[in-house]
Amino acid sequence: MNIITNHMPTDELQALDAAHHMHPFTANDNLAAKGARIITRANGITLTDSDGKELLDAMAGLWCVNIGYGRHELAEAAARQMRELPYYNTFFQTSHVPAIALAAKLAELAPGDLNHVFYAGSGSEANDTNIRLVRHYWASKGKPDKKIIISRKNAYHGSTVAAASLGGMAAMHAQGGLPIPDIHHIEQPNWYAEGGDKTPEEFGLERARQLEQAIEMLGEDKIAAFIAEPVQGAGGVIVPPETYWPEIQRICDAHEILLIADEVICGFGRTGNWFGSQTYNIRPDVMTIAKGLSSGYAPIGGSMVSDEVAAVIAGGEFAHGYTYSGHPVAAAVALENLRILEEENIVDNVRDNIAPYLAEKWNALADHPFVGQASIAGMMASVALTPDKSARAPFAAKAGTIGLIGRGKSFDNGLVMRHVGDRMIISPPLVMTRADIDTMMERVIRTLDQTYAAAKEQGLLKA
Ligand code: PXG
Repeated sequence: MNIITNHMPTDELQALDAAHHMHPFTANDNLAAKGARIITRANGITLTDSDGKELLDAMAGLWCVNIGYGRHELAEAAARQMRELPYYNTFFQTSHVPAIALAAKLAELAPGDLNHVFYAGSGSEANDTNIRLVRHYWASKGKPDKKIIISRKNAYHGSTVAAASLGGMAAMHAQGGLPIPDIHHIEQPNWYAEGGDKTPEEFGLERARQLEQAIEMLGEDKIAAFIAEPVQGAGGVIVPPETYWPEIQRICDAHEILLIADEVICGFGRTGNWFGSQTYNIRPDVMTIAKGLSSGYAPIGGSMVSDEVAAVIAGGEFAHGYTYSGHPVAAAVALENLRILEEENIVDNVRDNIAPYLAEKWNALADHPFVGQASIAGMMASVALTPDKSARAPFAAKAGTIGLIGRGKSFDNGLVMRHVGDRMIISPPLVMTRADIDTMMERVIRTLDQTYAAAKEQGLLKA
């Protein structure tokens, strides 16, 4: 067998990659010609690619490396656990110490009475669990018709058949015959793109009330749950108007439906509290977790469940589970990650120091001639690019054309920043210092300036 190492020339690695590796969410048609960017190592907030170029990772991987790269304690925890007990399952009335210890820790950290966890390997799996769990919950209470789950357009809840159905991504639904039945989508609280002449406050209320209208239309006796991300992440870091969540909570309280908060991105400090539900004052019955749970060092996710829901499920057997539910190595890594987040006061530091510092700089981007809106929630932020600020106008060019230019410029400037359509987004590691933020913002501003100039030059500054 050939030994493939970091020391192979980039073009050889790229050729093998193109020949054998099918990538998720990648424009495959030009990948083979261009070659993938190959990341070989990382430390702190910095990635190094196969050509030795360093990049400031303002996306924390895929919104997950909350404690930053290179924390040897997590490697030690994994190695220790692999030596002691690399695998055992949690099916058929068995358990093991990492699964128990992590469950107890999560119960302590999670808000309210979300004291129980059902483990999964990822956020998608956890949302699959949630669909089965809430339907089984209602069936166990003698209400098998309460099956519909209400979600939102432009939501992201994962990529499995069920999670992609829950999500509201049109491009995903267009492939593979989605969504599955009994998922209903209402509109998103995206004031910038859809709010028209309304104030953000009016618009937030209007969009929240669509939930109540959907409940009235479909019938409360048919609806199991409403699911939403506290702040839409993959949808473009859409921070909802302040009126939105209080009204959603009121509606959920007034009707017999469960509230599922998808905290896969917002959880574990991202919004400046342990969970986005705390930042937005929501009381979910179920919470999806993944990503920051292990800071991405091991694949693990789960569903946090309230005392009441757990008690009903515990009344019998829930015919559901994954080989890797509560995987001992992943659980040990997650536990070590939570220890670091807690003992190093990373979440408090985000809330009291780093996120306010970033917010001051990020909000100032709204003055840039190319920026229609700057939004931020803790350590996730976006800017909407526009050819006409006052009208919040989209570009005449196909959505994402200018965003893609921005992404390219950003890489050239040593910065990993993503685009969603023509929004530029960041979700950096939570361990950034103020000096790191200064460096990042300098590159962000340079990228915006260059993207603006390129759009002008290519005649793309048209509404
Ligand atoms: N819920 C939310 C809110 C997510 O953001 C998932 C569920 C699914 O998690 P898994 O672990 O199955 O991927 C996610 C994942 C992007 C991007 O480019 C976002 C995600 C994943 C991959 C890419 O914005 N979010």
